[in-house]
Amino acid sequence: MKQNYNRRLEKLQEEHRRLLERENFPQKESNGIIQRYQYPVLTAEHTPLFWRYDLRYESNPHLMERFGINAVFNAGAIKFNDRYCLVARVEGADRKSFFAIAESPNGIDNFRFHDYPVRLPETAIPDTNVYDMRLVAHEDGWIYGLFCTERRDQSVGEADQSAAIAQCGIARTKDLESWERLPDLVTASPQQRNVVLHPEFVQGKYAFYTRPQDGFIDAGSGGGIGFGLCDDISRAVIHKEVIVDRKRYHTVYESKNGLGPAPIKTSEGWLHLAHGVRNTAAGLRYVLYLFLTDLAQPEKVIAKPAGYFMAPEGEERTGDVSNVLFSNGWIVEEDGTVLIYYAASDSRMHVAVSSIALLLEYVRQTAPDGYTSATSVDTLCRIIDSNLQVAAQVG
Ligand code: M1P
Repeated sequence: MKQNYNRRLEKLQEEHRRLLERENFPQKESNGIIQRYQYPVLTAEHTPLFWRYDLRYESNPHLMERFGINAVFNAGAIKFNDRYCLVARVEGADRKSFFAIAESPNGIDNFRFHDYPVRLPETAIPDTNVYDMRLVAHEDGWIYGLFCTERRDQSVGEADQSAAIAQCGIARTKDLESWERLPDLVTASPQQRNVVLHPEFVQGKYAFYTRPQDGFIDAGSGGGIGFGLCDDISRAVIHKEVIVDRKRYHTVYESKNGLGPAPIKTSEGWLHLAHGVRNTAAGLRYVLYLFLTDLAQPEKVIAKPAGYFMAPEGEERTGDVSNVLFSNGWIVEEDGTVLIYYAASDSRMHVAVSSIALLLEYVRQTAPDGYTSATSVDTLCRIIDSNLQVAAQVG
């Protein structure tokens, strides 16, 4: 018996070591804007064996899993002490999510989880589930983690055990080890998800991107990505939300949208990565899109290409919630390289690499949505005209 146990343990350890040390390579094809990498950077299998197994032979002679991990996805990202850190949403087999930090020396491979998950302090009303942390190094000196805190909707009868209320939880840290929990964000909306802190003060206040929504899934009258200011983040209340980027008929964000990571400051404006959702016969489809806002007025959109920037491809299409790309973390290097961390189908984390210059060119040079088939054909014809003129000159 002990021999079998040892053999199996060795095999598990060897496979885990190989997974963690596996080199990641750029995929062969690129669209000129981003370079996807071949392997996911974090999966459920990346979590330490000592999370999942009781490794004492005496209490677990069959080497059974004692704590199943279902998925690792929707990670916030930050470069901290020269290490690429992801605060991943780790979801157990029991459906509860929690946060855990994994770090890598290069941001592309060799991600390893810290020994323990984040011990997130609670407010007076305990969270049932927490997920999707956006990390922001704010100019006030703190690193903030804004996340969704979900609790059962107590206003419905016992018969309904699915109704939930999502709100924005706020925690802050200086070292990614110990976290201070602040009161949840208060807004007029009955539900909030995908709330992001702007990294700088705006008009001397803390600025939040929000996503007001009527229901847990449906944004309803919540018109899109919102924006609001608040004086005191230790009791964050937003009295007035304006809509920065609204959902719109027959676009990739017609059902709802939400900001991804905190925007990147560039010479031309704040660069935003967001997700857009539309309904299809196969269910909701989540894609990523980019837009640029004014440096002085980050709530004012100044450029926005039509359609999606990234959509699920190949294996990314399938998972726990299929047909979903979701990103809430990116890291900018000093040379302008941008590492975009994105989750595929609520199951695993990937990385794609680009640069500020390429992303700005994409945002500036891709035509905006004209919102009708005819305007799309006009855009296409302009490209064809120009290319055929070039071809004629060459020919
Ligand atoms: O399942 C897809 C995503 O659904 C939610 O995003 P949104 O609030 O925009 O609909 C979130 O639960 C997110 O975690 C999840 O990836």
